[in-house]
Amino acid sequence: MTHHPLDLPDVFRLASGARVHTPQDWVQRRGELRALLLDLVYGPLPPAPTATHWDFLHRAGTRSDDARLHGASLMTGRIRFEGTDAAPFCLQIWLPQGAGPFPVLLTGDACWHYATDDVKARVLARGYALAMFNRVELAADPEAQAGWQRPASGFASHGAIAAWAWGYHRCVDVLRGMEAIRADQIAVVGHSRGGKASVLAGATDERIALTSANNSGAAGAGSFHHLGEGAEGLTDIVTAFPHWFGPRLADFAGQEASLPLDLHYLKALIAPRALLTTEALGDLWANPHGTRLTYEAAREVFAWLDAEDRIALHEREGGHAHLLPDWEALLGFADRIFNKNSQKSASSLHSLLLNK
Ligand code: GTR
Repeated sequence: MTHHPLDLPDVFRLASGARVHTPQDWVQRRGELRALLLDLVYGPLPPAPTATHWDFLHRAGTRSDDARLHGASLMTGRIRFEGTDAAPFCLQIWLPQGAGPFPVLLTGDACWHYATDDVKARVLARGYALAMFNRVELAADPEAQAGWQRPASGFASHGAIAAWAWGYHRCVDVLRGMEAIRADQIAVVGHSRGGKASVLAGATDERIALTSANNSGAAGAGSFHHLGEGAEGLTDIVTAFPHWFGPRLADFAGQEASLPLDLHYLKALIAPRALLTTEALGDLWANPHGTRLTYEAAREVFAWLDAEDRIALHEREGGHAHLLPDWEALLGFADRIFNKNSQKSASSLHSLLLNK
């Protein structure tokens, strides 16, 4: 089965029917893409707080007999807010030896075990900090079950993916204020449902210089309109995980063809900042076929913004997992983006568009 990216909804077509021609048109189209995705798929992001605070709690060295993590340190702190009743949550930051400031990989997947000591050691050895929070502190993620109801607390009125993306944003609030961290070199990453959250976070926050997701599939880097063999579709996901989404996605169950967007819209919002998705060709449920199509369609936007070298797709053999080679691919991409384009990476979408 082959599909040309042009089978996908036209990312360059404004709601008015006109085509995007100028940078100003694209600024308008970006607003439309964001509104469509939040309205129809994820539901709104929780409102930003008026202030975000980091309460430092502890700094620990690593065991001197652990050669791999030698010289690294682990900071623990709590993030709390003003202007919202959102509950505080913890952020842990592994820092490499030395003074920094360091680029940082931020993940919300502390509820999982993919950032093993091997992964941490590799990230730190490459000169990156690793920041981790536990996204399920922001929105619970119980096992899917028939008749499941959203809990009546926390971000219960928001979809979980939007709440998790909000968590990434709050970590960015505090990372940007840290002397040990390069505020202009913040990368986000997550796996699977955590990757759906990291892509949404990157798509909705220009402070994030590099967005990445691993095996994120449906509602992440995949496609709703083009499913490869064995791939998870819109009806599957919204039936099994209604709490991940806003209230409107379920209207498209069984009516997929009428959904007026696909996930290249999400990817396009990241341009001209950097985007890498890492995929597993044996992870059919995460739809590597559709992922490639939305990658190709999004690449047209990156090319139009003179940033074709800032989008990449990494495919490996094997199945669903966030493995050391996936992290290695991210580190290689980040090295290229942060070193080669250090001047460009500091520029916002708007200044880049204005210079065009
Ligand atoms: C699956 C779900 C996928 C993916 C995965 C995971 O059950 O259908 O969309 O999110 O869970 O998060 O590992």
